[in-house]
Amino acid sequence: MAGNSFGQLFRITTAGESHGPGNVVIIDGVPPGIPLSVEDLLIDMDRRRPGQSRIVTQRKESDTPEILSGWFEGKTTGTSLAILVRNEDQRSRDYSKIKDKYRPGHADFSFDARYGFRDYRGGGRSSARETTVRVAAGVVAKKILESFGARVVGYVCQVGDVHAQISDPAAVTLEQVENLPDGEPNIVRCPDLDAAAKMIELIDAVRKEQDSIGGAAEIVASGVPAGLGEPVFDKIKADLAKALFSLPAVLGVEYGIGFGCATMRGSEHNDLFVPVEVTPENPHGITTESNRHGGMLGGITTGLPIVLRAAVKPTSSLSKEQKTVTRDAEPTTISTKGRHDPCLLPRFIPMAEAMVAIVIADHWLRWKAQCGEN
Ligand code: EPS
Repeated sequence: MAGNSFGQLFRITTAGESHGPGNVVIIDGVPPGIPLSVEDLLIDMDRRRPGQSRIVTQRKESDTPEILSGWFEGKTTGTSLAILVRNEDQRSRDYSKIKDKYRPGHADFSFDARYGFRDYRGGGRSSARETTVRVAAGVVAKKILESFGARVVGYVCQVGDVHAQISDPAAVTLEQVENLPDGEPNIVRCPDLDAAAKMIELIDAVRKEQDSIGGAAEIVASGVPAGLGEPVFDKIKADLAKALFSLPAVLGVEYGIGFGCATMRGSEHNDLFVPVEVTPENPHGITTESNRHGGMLGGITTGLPIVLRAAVKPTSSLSKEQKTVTRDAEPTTISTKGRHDPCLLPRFIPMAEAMVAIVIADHWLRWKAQCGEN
């Protein structure tokens, strides 16, 4: 009822706010015996952490996870796995002055309409800060994926009007997303380096203008076997869409050819089946010549890479003054202090990868539970 849980067999439940004591996730359904360390969690949590570069929020959080239960001698026990991340650098005075004003683009007004009472500090429960622990859960999900040879890699494919040219999404590596050829960090997480430089220039420019900019991310899951998903309400594409739309600031999700299908004829759109060599990865010996279907047909995976895109809105919090109203509907103006990302995309990547991995882990466990090894 309260919408704090997601998934069926691999099920996460989160609690926490941006300026409260911290955020916590309870993960149920984790298979026992999976090796897990705080260092493993930090690999992705450090990619999401605020303060990681000059083009993200300068709030300073160490985001050190504490594993509270479901873990013994460096392995998961199979009981509920709880992970806590404390908030360390809240600056709530930034928000006390604007507590009665509705920030444009934020959830303040709709949240008040829903609950009538709101933690106004930062984004409260609607904050991207809550995604700290989702990313931790995503690390556990990625370990389940690794056990059957699947991986999830995301990257920034658009910032404003700068588009990346990526010829083969499934060939992009984590290394290309995270690092430049000279080993320096790829702070915008775009593997097309010419586009990456232009994206950084644009983000710097909007930041100087006290503004923000939107963009899009592409997330690719490869090595996922054919057969995951359900044919009706729990189509894997439906669960992936819910997973991505549950992240803050997502305004659109598409997969494969996406909205491009609207102008196509069936004969252009259909991906044609062809035989291939039978391998452990492709036991059916069947593939398609192209992947406009984005790795899912009828809500069930085909064994082709799952390719998804999410459009992410420009950060709503602006220090630039904007028109708004108070709780009593009095016209006023607002300028949001706090420390905000001029573009959400670089830190969105690990969040989106985590949610995609969580959905695939859940559907893999569901498939195995019903069909066993057949
Ligand atoms: C957030 C506001 C900013 C962001 C924060 C989410 O923080 P504050 O204004 O409290 O300094 O930096 O994001 C994070 C700290 C994070 O870890 O993602 C908000 O209003 O939701």
